[in-house]
Amino acid sequence: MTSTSKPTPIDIDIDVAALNRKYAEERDKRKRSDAMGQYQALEGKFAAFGHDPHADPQFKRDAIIEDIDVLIIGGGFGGLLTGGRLREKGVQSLRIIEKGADFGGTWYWNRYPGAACDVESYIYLPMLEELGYLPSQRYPKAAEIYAHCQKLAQRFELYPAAFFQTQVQRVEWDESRQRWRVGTDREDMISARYVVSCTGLLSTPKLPGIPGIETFAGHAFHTSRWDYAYTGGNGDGNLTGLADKVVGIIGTGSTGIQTIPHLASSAKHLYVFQRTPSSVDVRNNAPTDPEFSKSLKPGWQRERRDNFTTIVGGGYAPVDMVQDSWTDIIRSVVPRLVDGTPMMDPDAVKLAEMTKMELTRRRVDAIVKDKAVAEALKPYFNYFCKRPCFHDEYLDAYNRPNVDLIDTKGNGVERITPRGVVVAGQEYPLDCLIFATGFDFLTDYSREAGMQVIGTGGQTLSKHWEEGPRTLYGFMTHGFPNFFTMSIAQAGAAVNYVHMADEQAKTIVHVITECMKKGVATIQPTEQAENEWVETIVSGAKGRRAFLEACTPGYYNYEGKRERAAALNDFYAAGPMAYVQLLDDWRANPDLPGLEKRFAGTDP
Ligand code: NA7
Repeated sequence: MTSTSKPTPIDIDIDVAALNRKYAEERDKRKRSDAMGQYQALEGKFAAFGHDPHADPQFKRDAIIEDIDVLIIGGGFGGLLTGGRLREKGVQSLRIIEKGADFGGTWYWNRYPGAACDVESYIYLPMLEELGYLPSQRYPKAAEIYAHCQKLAQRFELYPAAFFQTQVQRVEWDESRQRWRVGTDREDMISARYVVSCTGLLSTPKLPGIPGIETFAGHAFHTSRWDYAYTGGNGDGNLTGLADKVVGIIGTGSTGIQTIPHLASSAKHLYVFQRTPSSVDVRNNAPTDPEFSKSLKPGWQRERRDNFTTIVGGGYAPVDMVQDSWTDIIRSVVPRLVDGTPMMDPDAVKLAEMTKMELTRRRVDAIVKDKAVAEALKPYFNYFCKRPCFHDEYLDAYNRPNVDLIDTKGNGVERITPRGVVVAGQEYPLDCLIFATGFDFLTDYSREAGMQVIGTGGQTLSKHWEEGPRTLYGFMTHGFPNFFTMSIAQAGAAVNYVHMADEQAKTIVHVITECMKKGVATIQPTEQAENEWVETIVSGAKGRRAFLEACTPGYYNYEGKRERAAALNDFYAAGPMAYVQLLDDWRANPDLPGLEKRFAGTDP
């Protein structure tokens, strides 16, 4: 044991000072001055990367002109939950516009082999009790989640309200009619009393701006637009089209980790181009135990979901109901949250975190046979700097003779040529190059959503949010009456995103239906309420910001270069369950405090 090392509860020597230095070195290797500017959108010469492989390219319909009560933009879980809850409250005049050819959102687009949810299905898939459905496995594959989206849409009769393969382009407030005028890429002209924008998180794919990327002459696609026509197979793998192909994949985040084992077993040869290794913990997936389903009592899903969000969100719960690798991280690093032991001092938390990460590195050693490859696969950063990954076949893929890890040592791919990928001066010729390079995350709202929103007095949302979002509770903005955004920015942020979406949907639907009941024509936050909430977010997030600034770059910390706009994207610091409570309390007040209402018949 070195002089600076300390024994830990599981008897691992941790040299805190040395590891701190190593974390800092790894972070510095990965820092780039262009930060977020290193990525490029799927536009112009990259527009083909955004092509929808699941939709009928010949699809045509007549443009629609209509007056409706509520327009929902987006048919993922956010739109489904909002639509479903509106239907439950008897709202019939509803339209849902969705870019894809069906409901599903994330699960419509992400159908890559191995795609599965990294949060337990029993708490992730919403409305299981209402639908009388229990998923087949703890961590079901994408296809089952996608099917669940369709079941929700059927159950709430949302299909007749849906326009698919349609993109909203412009949403403009019409002061004279106190309604939104909504235009689409299919020339629709919809007049809506309320607009709810559920365009999703991590839904706009991004490509790395690697020099020469556009010159690659082989086949290339992004994981969220998987080209099964080329690879063969399906979500379970068996990619027969790759049997004679040399394949490269860039990216080893949650997506890369899930799909690499399938590429490894199908491709003639696979090169994995890694910039930062992910932490890859145990998955332990299993079919749903019939005894578990028999044990469930009414209200079980809410209880289990709240319990998970409480623990993983930093609160205290006397029992850990889910007991998986997510809650294990928390149990290991901050045990007080589940067993009630006294608050640990920050040094003890740091030591526990380093121990947990060391165990993750030891897992690599235990699985990967080649020592140099194992070394390159070990993550050195604070556990919460990047989204943790969980997989039981990923690491073993590197034991296959047809798989090579090309570690770029934090630098990323150097160049792409017509033949392949260049790292450290060496070219790797490829037939196929797959980008598992992620999605935009809380950048410019209007750009990500692909639409221009114009509020009162002709002001655009992009202008009003130039410095970052300004909202009350993350979903309403002054100057944009009857307009709601569903997001985690300035709201509760939880590992289980659908939980937060559900709470926001409930609240948005409450506001809309209360207004309908009481004859309120327009509603929006007062300037003061908005300013106060923004201040709550900005001041509350200081601790988190300092933590993220010390992290290795990634989308969590805006690639290590947070500017004011990013700061305004912060979350409610009291935690996701405190946010849920805040919304519950707020809905209980019939005055809807913080909102200014204008009643029908009064002058604009
Ligand atoms: P992520 O988590 O953003 O991962 C993107 C990956 O792409 C990550 O490993 C990046 O390395 C890598 N990347 C990006 N640019 C480059 C270059 N230039 N060279 C090499 N590697 C590069 O996206 P995912 O799709 O995996 O996951 C998205 C979310 O879906 C996830 O968080 C879950 O919530 C579900 P980096 O780590 O930045 O060094």
